[in-house]
Amino acid sequence: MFNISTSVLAVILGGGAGTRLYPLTASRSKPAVPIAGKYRLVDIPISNCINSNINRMFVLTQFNSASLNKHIKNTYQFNSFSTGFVDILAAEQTPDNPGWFQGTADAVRQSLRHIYNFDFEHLLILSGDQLYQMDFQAMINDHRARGADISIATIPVTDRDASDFGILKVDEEGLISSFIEKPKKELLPEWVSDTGEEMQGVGRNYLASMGIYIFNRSTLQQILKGDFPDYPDFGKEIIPQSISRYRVASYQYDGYWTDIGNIYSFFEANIALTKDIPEFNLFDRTKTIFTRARMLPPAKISGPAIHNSIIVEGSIILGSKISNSVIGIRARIGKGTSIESAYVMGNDFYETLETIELKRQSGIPELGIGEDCFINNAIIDKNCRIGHGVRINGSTDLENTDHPLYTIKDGIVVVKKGAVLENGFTI
Ligand code: ADQ
Ligand code: ADP
Repeated sequence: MFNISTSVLAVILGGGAGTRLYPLTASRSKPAVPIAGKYRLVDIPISNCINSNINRMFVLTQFNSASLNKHIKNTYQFNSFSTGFVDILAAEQTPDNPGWFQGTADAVRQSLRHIYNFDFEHLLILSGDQLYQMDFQAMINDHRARGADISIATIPVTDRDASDFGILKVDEEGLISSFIEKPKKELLPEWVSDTGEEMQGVGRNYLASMGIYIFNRSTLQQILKGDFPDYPDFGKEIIPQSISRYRVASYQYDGYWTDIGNIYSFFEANIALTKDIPEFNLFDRTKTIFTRARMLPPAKISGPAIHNSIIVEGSIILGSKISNSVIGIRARIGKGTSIESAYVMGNDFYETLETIELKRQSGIPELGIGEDCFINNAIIDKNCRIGHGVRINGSTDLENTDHPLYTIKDGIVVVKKGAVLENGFTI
Protein backbone atom coordinates (compact mmCIF):
# COMPACT_ATOMS: atom_id res chain seq x y z
CA MET A 1 0.00 0.00 0.00
CA PHE A 2 1.34 3.42 -1.00
CA ASN A 3 1.65 5.73 2.00
CA ILE A 4 2.21 9.37 1.11
CA SER A 5 3.65 10.34 4.47
CA THR A 6 6.46 7.77 4.29
CA SER A 7 7.01 7.94 0.51
CA VAL A 8 7.14 11.67 -0.23
CA LEU A 9 9.60 14.28 0.91
CA ALA A 10 9.09 17.96 0.06
CA VAL A 11 11.59 20.68 -0.71
CA ILE A 12 10.47 24.33 -0.59
CA LEU A 13 12.58 26.74 -2.64
CA GLY A 14 12.89 29.65 -0.28
CA GLY A 15 14.29 32.23 -2.63
CA GLY A 16 17.34 33.45 -4.46
CA ALA A 17 18.86 36.86 -4.00
CA GLY A 18 15.45 38.24 -2.96
CA THR A 19 15.68 41.34 -5.14
CA ARG A 20 12.15 41.15 -6.52
CA LEU A 21 10.54 41.47 -3.08
CA TYR A 22 13.04 44.10 -1.88
CA PRO A 23 12.73 45.99 0.55
CA LEU A 24 10.61 43.34 2.33
CA THR A 25 13.59 40.99 2.03
CA ALA A 26 16.20 43.55 3.16
CA SER A 27 16.41 42.20 6.71
CA ARG A 28 14.72 38.79 6.50
CA SER A 29 14.80 35.84 4.12
CA LYS A 30 11.96 35.56 1.65
CA PRO A 31 10.12 32.67 3.37
CA ALA A 32 9.84 34.87 6.48
CA VAL A 33 8.03 37.73 4.71
CA PRO A 34 4.69 38.31 6.53
CA ILE A 35 1.56 37.71 4.44
CA ALA A 36 -2.16 38.24 5.18
CA GLY A 37 -1.38 40.03 8.45
CA LYS A 38 -0.43 37.00 10.55
CA TYR A 39 1.22 34.34 8.38
CA ARG A 40 4.58 34.14 6.63
CA LEU A 41 5.16 33.16 3.01
CA VAL A 42 6.57 29.78 3.97
CA ASP A 43 3.35 28.87 5.80
CA ILE A 44 1.57 28.48 2.44
CA PRO A 45 3.59 25.59 0.95
CA ILE A 46 4.08 24.01 4.39
CA SER A 47 0.33 24.09 5.07
CA ASN A 48 -0.41 22.62 1.63
CA CYS A 49 1.98 19.77 2.46
CA ILE A 50 0.48 19.14 5.91
CA ASN A 51 -3.06 19.21 4.46
CA SER A 52 -1.89 16.64 1.88
CA ASN A 53 -0.38 14.38 4.57
CA ILE A 54 3.21 15.21 3.66
CA ASN A 55 5.03 16.05 6.86
CA ARG A 56 8.74 15.86 6.00
CA MET A 57 9.95 19.15 4.52
CA PHE A 58 13.15 21.04 3.80
CA VAL A 59 13.14 24.80 3.25
CA LEU A 60 16.09 25.86 1.10
CA THR A 61 17.13 29.44 1.63
CA GLN A 62 20.01 31.70 0.60
CA PHE A 63 20.30 33.18 4.01
CA ASN A 64 19.05 31.98 7.27
CA SER A 65 17.39 34.83 9.11
CA ALA A 66 16.61 34.84 12.82
CA SER A 67 12.92 35.47 12.10
CA LEU A 68 12.69 32.44 9.78
CA ASN A 69 14.39 30.15 12.28
CA LYS A 70 12.27 31.35 15.14
CA HIS A 71 9.08 31.05 13.13
CA ILE A 72 9.76 27.48 11.95
CA LYS A 73 11.02 26.31 15.33
CA ASN A 74 8.05 27.77 17.21
CA THR A 75 5.39 26.72 14.72
CA TYR A 76 6.06 23.30 13.26
CA GLN A 77 6.58 20.91 16.12
CA PHE A 78 5.53 17.39 15.27
CA ASN A 79 5.03 15.05 18.18
CA SER A 80 7.57 12.39 19.04
CA PHE A 81 5.43 9.58 17.52
CA SER A 82 5.52 11.27 14.12
CA THR A 83 8.33 11.31 11.53
CA GLY A 84 7.44 14.91 10.60
CA PHE A 85 9.95 17.79 10.47
CA VAL A 86 10.52 21.13 8.78
CA ASP A 87 14.27 21.73 8.43
CA ILE A 88 15.91 24.85 7.04
CA LEU A 89 18.89 24.22 4.75
CA ALA A 90 20.80 27.43 4.06
CA ALA A 91 23.37 27.77 1.28
CA GLU A 92 26.72 26.89 2.82
CA GLN A 93 30.32 27.07 1.74
CA THR A 94 32.04 23.71 1.42
CA PRO A 95 35.54 22.90 0.06
CA ASP A 96 34.13 22.05 -3.39
CA ASN A 97 31.53 24.82 -3.47
CA PRO A 98 32.51 28.42 -2.87
CA GLY A 99 29.19 30.18 -2.83
CA TRP A 100 25.46 30.51 -2.80
CA PHE A 101 22.83 28.48 -4.61
CA GLN A 102 23.20 29.45 -8.27
CA GLY A 103 19.57 28.67 -9.13
CA THR A 104 16.67 26.37 -8.26
CA ALA A 105 18.27 23.13 -9.48
CA ASP A 106 21.61 24.05 -7.95
CA ALA A 107 19.85 24.64 -4.61
CA VAL A 108 18.38 21.11 -4.71
CA ARG A 109 21.66 19.60 -6.01
CA GLN A 110 23.63 21.14 -3.14
CA SER A 111 21.08 19.80 -0.66
CA LEU A 112 21.02 16.22 -2.01
CA ARG A 113 23.36 14.89 0.65
CA HIS A 114 20.84 15.94 3.30
CA ILE A 115 17.80 14.83 1.30
CA TYR A 116 19.14 11.34 0.47
CA ASN A 117 19.64 10.59 4.16
CA PHE A 118 15.90 9.94 4.18
CA ASP A 119 13.76 7.21 2.67
CA PHE A 120 11.45 8.50 -0.04
CA GLU A 121 10.09 7.47 -3.41
CA HIS A 122 9.13 10.88 -4.72
CA LEU A 123 10.54 14.35 -4.09
CA LEU A 124 8.01 17.16 -4.31
CA ILE A 125 9.67 20.49 -5.20
CA LEU A 126 7.70 23.66 -4.40
CA SER A 127 8.18 27.39 -4.85
CA GLY A 128 8.15 29.58 -1.80
CA ASP A 129 6.32 32.51 -3.35
CA GLN A 130 2.92 31.34 -4.53
CA LEU A 131 -0.56 31.60 -3.05
CA TYR A 132 -2.73 28.50 -3.54
CA GLN A 133 -4.41 25.63 -1.68
CA MET A 134 -3.65 22.44 -3.59
CA ASP A 135 -4.04 18.78 -2.72
CA PHE A 136 -0.68 17.26 -3.62
CA GLN A 137 -2.06 13.78 -2.94
CA ALA A 138 -4.12 13.99 -6.16
CA MET A 139 -1.03 15.06 -8.12
CA ILE A 140 1.07 12.24 -6.70
CA ASN A 141 -1.63 9.65 -7.47
CA ASP A 142 -1.72 10.94 -11.05
CA HIS A 143 2.09 10.78 -11.29
CA ARG A 144 2.12 7.17 -10.13
CA ALA A 145 -0.86 6.10 -12.24
CA ARG A 146 0.90 7.37 -15.35
CA GLY A 147 4.24 5.80 -14.48
CA ALA A 148 5.95 9.19 -14.90
CA ASP A 149 9.57 9.95 -13.98
CA ILE A 150 8.77 13.62 -13.45
CA SER A 151 5.43 15.46 -13.16
CA ILE A 152 4.90 19.19 -13.47
CA ALA A 153 1.79 20.95 -12.17
CA THR A 154 0.41 23.17 -14.92
CA ILE A 155 -2.29 25.81 -15.19
CA PRO A 156 -3.91 27.55 -18.16
CA VAL A 157 -2.88 31.24 -18.47
CA THR A 158 -3.72 34.15 -20.80
CA ASP A 159 -1.35 35.67 -23.36
CA ARG A 160 -0.88 38.64 -21.01
CA ASP A 161 0.72 36.33 -18.42
CA ALA A 162 2.27 33.62 -20.61
CA SER A 163 5.65 35.35 -21.03
CA ASP A 164 6.25 35.25 -17.25
CA PHE A 165 6.13 31.45 -17.07
CA GLY A 166 7.49 28.23 -18.48
CA ILE A 167 5.04 27.31 -21.27
CA LEU A 168 4.57 23.77 -22.52
CA LYS A 169 2.66 21.49 -24.85
CA VAL A 170 1.48 17.96 -24.17
CA ASP A 171 0.89 14.91 -26.39
CA GLU A 172 -2.22 12.64 -26.42
CA GLU A 173 -0.88 10.77 -23.39
CA GLY A 174 -0.54 14.01 -21.37
CA LEU A 175 3.27 13.81 -21.52
CA ILE A 176 5.11 17.07 -22.10
CA SER A 177 6.37 17.20 -25.69
CA SER A 178 7.89 20.69 -25.71
CA PHE A 179 8.76 23.35 -23.13
CA ILE A 180 10.01 26.91 -23.35
CA GLU A 181 10.94 29.10 -20.36
CA LYS A 182 9.33 32.56 -20.44
CA PRO A 183 8.75 32.84 -24.22
CA LYS A 184 8.85 36.29 -25.84
CA LYS A 185 5.43 37.68 -26.90
CA GLU A 186 6.12 37.15 -30.60
CA LEU A 187 6.69 33.40 -30.08
CA LEU A 188 3.38 32.83 -28.28
CA PRO A 189 1.18 31.82 -31.27
CA GLU A 190 3.20 28.60 -31.63
CA TRP A 191 2.50 27.68 -28.00
CA VAL A 192 -1.31 27.65 -27.91
CA SER A 193 -2.77 24.46 -26.33
CA ASP A 194 -6.18 22.88 -26.04
CA THR A 195 -6.88 23.86 -22.43
CA GLY A 196 -10.58 22.92 -22.49
CA GLU A 197 -13.70 24.93 -23.34
CA GLU A 198 -14.08 26.72 -20.02
CA MET A 199 -10.47 27.97 -19.97
CA GLN A 200 -10.47 28.90 -23.65
CA GLY A 201 -13.66 30.90 -23.03
CA VAL A 202 -11.68 33.23 -20.73
CA GLY A 203 -8.66 33.43 -23.01
CA ARG A 204 -6.48 31.04 -21.00
CA ASN A 205 -4.96 29.27 -23.99
CA TYR A 206 -1.44 28.49 -22.78
CA LEU A 207 -0.38 25.77 -20.39
CA ALA A 208 2.06 27.23 -17.87
CA SER A 209 4.33 25.41 -15.45
CA MET A 210 3.47 26.26 -11.84
CA GLY A 211 7.06 25.51 -10.83
CA ILE A 212 5.77 22.52 -8.79
CA TYR A 213 7.61 19.32 -9.65
CA ILE A 214 7.57 15.66 -8.59
CA PHE A 215 10.75 13.66 -9.27
CA ASN A 216 11.24 9.98 -8.63
CA ARG A 217 14.14 9.29 -6.30
CA SER A 218 16.44 7.70 -8.88
CA THR A 219 15.53 10.16 -11.66
CA LEU A 220 16.45 13.13 -9.50
CA GLN A 221 19.91 11.80 -8.71
CA GLN A 222 20.52 10.80 -12.34
CA ILE A 223 19.46 14.19 -13.72
CA LEU A 224 21.16 16.50 -11.21
CA LYS A 225 24.40 14.55 -10.80
CA GLY A 226 24.66 12.40 -13.93
CA ASP A 227 22.96 13.97 -16.97
CA PHE A 228 23.23 17.69 -16.22
CA PRO A 229 25.62 18.28 -13.32
CA ASP A 230 26.20 21.94 -14.22
CA TYR A 231 22.77 23.32 -15.08
CA PRO A 232 21.62 25.75 -12.36
CA ASP A 233 17.87 26.06 -13.09
CA PHE A 234 14.88 23.75 -13.47
CA GLY A 235 12.89 26.08 -15.73
CA LYS A 236 15.68 27.31 -17.96
CA GLU A 237 17.63 24.09 -18.49
CA ILE A 238 16.73 20.92 -16.57
CA ILE A 239 13.06 20.62 -17.57
CA PRO A 240 13.44 21.52 -21.28
CA GLN A 241 16.40 19.10 -21.57
CA SER A 242 14.68 16.26 -19.70
CA ILE A 243 11.47 15.97 -21.72
CA SER A 244 13.07 13.99 -24.54
CA ARG A 245 14.85 11.57 -22.18
CA TYR A 246 12.25 10.93 -19.49
CA ARG A 247 8.49 10.51 -19.09
CA VAL A 248 7.55 14.03 -17.98
CA ALA A 249 3.83 14.37 -17.26
CA SER A 250 1.67 17.48 -17.03
CA TYR A 251 -0.81 17.60 -14.14
CA GLN A 252 -3.34 20.25 -15.02
CA TYR A 253 -4.68 22.22 -12.07
CA ASP A 254 -7.70 24.47 -12.45
CA GLY A 255 -7.98 25.97 -8.93
CA TYR A 256 -6.81 29.39 -7.74
CA TRP A 257 -3.06 29.89 -7.94
CA THR A 258 -1.03 33.05 -8.11
CA ASP A 259 2.63 33.91 -8.13
CA ILE A 260 3.54 36.51 -5.47
CA GLY A 261 7.19 36.94 -6.35
CA ASN A 262 7.26 40.72 -6.85
CA ILE A 263 5.98 43.75 -4.89
CA TYR A 264 3.02 44.38 -7.15
CA SER A 265 1.73 40.78 -7.20
CA PHE A 266 2.42 40.45 -3.47
CA PHE A 267 0.39 43.60 -2.79
CA GLU A 268 -2.44 42.53 -5.09
CA ALA A 269 -2.67 39.05 -3.55
CA ASN A 270 -2.91 40.49 -0.04
CA ILE A 271 -5.56 43.04 -0.99
CA ALA A 272 -7.51 40.33 -2.88
CA LEU A 273 -8.04 38.60 0.48
CA THR A 274 -10.40 41.44 1.41
CA LYS A 275 -12.91 40.77 -1.42
CA ASP A 276 -16.41 39.58 -0.50
CA ILE A 277 -15.53 36.04 -1.55
CA PRO A 278 -11.76 35.79 -1.96
CA GLU A 279 -10.41 33.12 -4.27
CA PHE A 280 -7.83 32.18 -1.66
CA ASN A 281 -10.01 31.03 1.21
CA LEU A 282 -8.52 31.52 4.68
CA PHE A 283 -11.80 30.32 6.18
CA ASP A 284 -11.79 26.81 4.66
CA ARG A 285 -11.24 24.51 7.63
CA THR A 286 -10.30 21.58 5.37
CA LYS A 287 -7.38 23.61 4.02
CA THR A 288 -6.17 25.39 7.11
CA ILE A 289 -3.20 27.71 6.71
CA PHE A 290 -1.03 27.06 9.74
CA THR A 291 1.11 29.60 11.48
CA ARG A 292 2.58 30.29 14.85
CA ALA A 293 -0.06 30.28 17.57
CA ARG A 294 0.40 33.51 19.47
CA MET A 295 -1.24 34.35 22.78
CA LEU A 296 -2.43 37.75 21.60
CA PRO A 297 -5.27 39.81 23.03
CA PRO A 298 -8.30 40.38 20.78
CA ALA A 299 -8.40 43.37 18.42
CA LYS A 300 -9.81 46.53 20.05
CA ILE A 301 -11.61 48.86 17.70
CA SER A 302 -13.31 52.17 18.34
CA GLY A 303 -14.84 54.51 15.82
CA PRO A 304 -13.80 53.63 12.29
CA ALA A 305 -16.00 52.73 9.34
CA ILE A 306 -14.50 49.43 8.19
CA HIS A 307 -15.23 47.95 4.76
CA ASN A 308 -13.82 44.78 3.22
CA SER A 309 -10.83 44.58 5.50
CA ILE A 310 -8.99 41.97 7.50
CA ILE A 311 -8.15 42.98 11.06
CA VAL A 312 -5.74 40.65 12.83
CA GLU A 313 -5.68 39.97 16.56
CA GLY A 314 -3.82 42.18 18.95
CA SER A 315 -4.51 45.41 17.06
CA ILE A 316 -5.77 48.66 18.54
CA ILE A 317 -7.65 50.76 16.02
CA LEU A 318 -9.14 54.20 16.53
CA GLY A 319 -8.84 55.42 12.89
CA SER A 320 -11.74 56.97 11.01
CA LYS A 321 -11.95 54.80 7.89
CA ILE A 322 -10.41 51.53 6.77
CA SER A 323 -11.28 49.95 3.43
CA ASN A 324 -9.86 47.16 1.24
CA SER A 325 -6.97 46.75 3.62
CA VAL A 326 -5.17 44.09 5.63
CA ILE A 327 -4.26 45.26 9.15
CA GLY A 328 -1.72 42.90 10.70
CA ILE A 329 -0.88 41.71 14.21
CA ARG A 330 -0.49 44.23 17.03
CA ALA A 331 -1.12 47.13 14.61
CA ARG A 332 -1.97 50.46 16.19
CA ILE A 333 -3.84 53.11 14.24
CA GLY A 334 -4.54 56.56 15.67
CA LYS A 335 -7.71 58.70 15.57
CA GLY A 336 -8.83 60.36 12.37
CA THR A 337 -6.60 58.20 10.15
CA SER A 338 -7.89 56.84 6.81
CA ILE A 339 -6.47 53.71 5.22
CA GLU A 340 -7.48 52.52 1.75
CA SER A 341 -5.96 49.61 -0.21
CA ALA A 342 -3.05 49.08 2.10
CA TYR A 343 -1.28 46.22 3.80
CA VAL A 344 -0.20 47.28 7.28
CA MET A 345 1.92 44.40 8.59
CA GLY A 346 1.69 45.42 12.24
CA ASN A 347 4.25 45.10 15.01
CA ASP A 348 6.41 42.48 16.69
CA PHE A 349 5.83 43.91 20.15
CA TYR A 350 3.89 46.44 22.22
CA GLU A 351 5.38 49.50 23.83
CA THR A 352 4.69 50.03 27.51
CA LEU A 353 2.75 53.13 28.57
CA GLU A 354 5.96 54.47 30.17
CA THR A 355 7.98 54.08 26.94
CA ILE A 356 5.22 55.73 24.95
CA GLU A 357 5.29 58.72 27.32
CA LEU A 358 9.10 58.98 27.19
CA LYS A 359 9.08 58.80 23.38
CA ARG A 360 6.35 61.44 23.22
CA GLN A 361 8.41 63.81 25.37
CA SER A 362 11.40 63.41 23.05
CA GLY A 363 9.26 63.84 19.92
CA ILE A 364 9.63 60.25 18.58
CA PRO A 365 6.38 58.90 17.09
CA GLU A 366 4.73 55.99 18.84
CA LEU A 367 5.02 52.50 17.36
CA GLY A 368 2.29 52.16 14.71
CA ILE A 369 0.37 54.78 12.75
CA GLY A 370 -0.45 58.16 14.30
CA GLU A 371 -3.50 60.43 14.07
CA ASP A 372 -5.03 62.08 10.98
CA CYS A 373 -2.90 60.16 8.47
CA PHE A 374 -3.93 59.14 4.97
CA ILE A 375 -2.54 55.90 3.52
CA ASN A 376 -3.37 54.49 0.09
CA ASN A 377 -1.71 51.88 -2.19
CA ALA A 378 0.98 51.11 0.35
CA ILE A 379 2.64 48.34 2.29
CA ILE A 380 3.76 49.36 5.78
CA ASP A 381 6.36 46.85 6.98
CA LYS A 382 6.56 45.84 10.65
CA ASN A 383 7.57 48.05 13.57
CA CYS A 384 7.24 51.41 11.76
CA ARG A 385 6.66 54.64 13.68
CA ILE A 386 4.45 56.87 11.63
CA GLY A 387 3.75 60.29 13.14
CA HIS A 388 0.58 62.42 12.92
CA GLY A 389 -0.73 63.91 9.67
CA VAL A 390 1.44 61.66 7.49
CA ARG A 391 0.25 61.26 3.89
CA ILE A 392 1.27 58.25 1.80
CA ASN A 393 -0.49 58.14 -1.53
CA GLY A 394 0.84 55.41 -3.82
CA SER A 395 0.01 55.70 -7.52
CA THR A 396 1.50 54.85 -10.87
CA ASP A 397 2.23 58.57 -11.30
CA LEU A 398 5.07 58.10 -8.80
CA GLU A 399 8.43 57.05 -10.17
CA ASN A 400 10.18 53.92 -8.94
CA THR A 401 12.45 55.14 -6.12
CA ASP A 402 14.57 53.73 -3.30
CA HIS A 403 14.69 56.20 -0.37
CA PRO A 404 16.26 55.26 3.02
CA LEU A 405 12.77 55.11 4.59
CA TYR A 406 10.66 53.74 1.73
CA THR A 407 10.71 52.24 -1.75
CA ILE A 408 8.24 52.89 -4.57
CA LYS A 409 7.73 50.05 -7.06
CA ASP A 410 5.02 50.01 -9.74
CA GLY A 411 2.95 52.62 -7.89
CA ILE A 412 3.07 50.83 -4.53
CA VAL A 413 4.83 52.62 -1.66
CA VAL A 414 6.63 50.23 0.70
CA VAL A 415 7.60 51.82 4.03
CA LYS A 416 10.65 49.90 5.26
CA LYS A 417 10.69 47.81 8.43
CA GLY A 418 11.24 49.99 11.50
CA ALA A 419 11.12 53.28 9.53
CA VAL A 420 10.33 56.46 11.47
CA LEU A 421 8.22 59.00 9.55
CA GLU A 422 8.00 62.39 11.28
CA ASN A 423 4.71 64.27 11.71
CA GLY A 424 3.45 65.61 8.38
CA PHE A 425 5.78 63.43 6.26
CA THR A 426 4.39 63.16 2.73
CA ILE A 427 5.07 60.65 -0.06
P1 ADQ B 1 10.37 31.69 -11.61
O1 ADQ B 1 9.42 31.81 -10.45
O2 ADQ B 1 10.72 32.94 -12.35
O3 ADQ B 1 9.86 30.57 -12.64
P2 ADQ B 1 12.71 31.21 -10.13
O4 ADQ B 1 13.01 32.66 -9.93
O5 ADQ B 1 13.80 30.32 -10.51
O6 ADQ B 1 11.66 30.96 -11.19
O7 ADQ B 1 12.03 30.74 -8.77
C1 ADQ B 1 11.34 29.57 -8.43
C2 ADQ B 1 11.30 29.48 -6.92
O8 ADQ B 1 12.57 29.14 -6.44
C3 ADQ B 1 10.93 30.78 -6.20
O9 ADQ B 1 10.22 30.47 -5.03
C4 ADQ B 1 12.27 31.38 -5.86
O10 ADQ B 1 12.20 32.22 -4.74
C5 ADQ B 1 13.08 30.13 -5.58
N1 ADQ B 1 14.49 30.29 -5.88
C6 ADQ B 1 15.03 30.90 -6.96
N2 ADQ B 1 16.37 30.85 -6.92
C7 ADQ B 1 16.70 30.18 -5.80
C8 ADQ B 1 17.92 29.83 -5.18
N3 ADQ B 1 19.07 30.14 -5.74
N4 ADQ B 1 17.87 29.17 -3.99
C9 ADQ B 1 16.70 28.86 -3.41
N5 ADQ B 1 15.51 29.16 -3.94
C10 ADQ B 1 15.50 29.82 -5.12
C11 ADQ B 1 9.59 29.23 -12.20
C12 ADQ B 1 9.78 28.27 -13.36
C13 ADQ B 1 8.75 28.58 -14.46
C14 ADQ B 1 7.36 28.53 -13.85
C15 ADQ B 1 7.28 29.51 -12.68
C16 ADQ B 1 5.95 29.42 -11.96
O11 ADQ B 1 11.10 28.36 -13.86
O12 ADQ B 1 8.87 27.64 -15.51
O13 ADQ B 1 6.40 28.88 -14.84
O14 ADQ B 1 8.28 29.18 -11.71
O15 ADQ B 1 5.89 30.41 -10.96
P1 ADP C 1 5.74 37.42 14.94
O1 ADP C 1 4.91 37.80 16.10
O2 ADP C 1 5.36 38.06 13.64
O3 ADP C 1 5.93 35.92 14.77
P2 ADP C 1 8.50 37.60 15.76
O4 ADP C 1 8.42 36.22 16.26
O5 ADP C 1 9.59 37.91 14.80
O6 ADP C 1 7.14 38.08 15.15
O7 ADP C 1 8.61 38.62 16.92
C1 ADP C 1 7.68 38.70 17.93
C2 ADP C 1 8.40 38.82 19.26
O8 ADP C 1 9.56 39.57 19.03
C3 ADP C 1 7.67 39.60 20.30
O9 ADP C 1 6.87 38.74 21.09
C4 ADP C 1 8.81 40.20 21.09
O10 ADP C 1 9.17 39.35 22.16
C5 ADP C 1 9.98 40.23 20.18
N1 ADP C 1 10.50 41.54 19.75
C6 ADP C 1 10.90 41.82 18.50
N2 ADP C 1 11.37 43.07 18.42
C7 ADP C 1 11.28 43.61 19.63
C8 ADP C 1 11.62 44.89 20.21
N3 ADP C 1 12.17 45.86 19.47
N4 ADP C 1 11.36 45.08 21.50
C9 ADP C 1 10.81 44.10 22.23
N5 ADP C 1 10.48 42.89 21.76
C10 ADP C 1 10.72 42.63 20.49
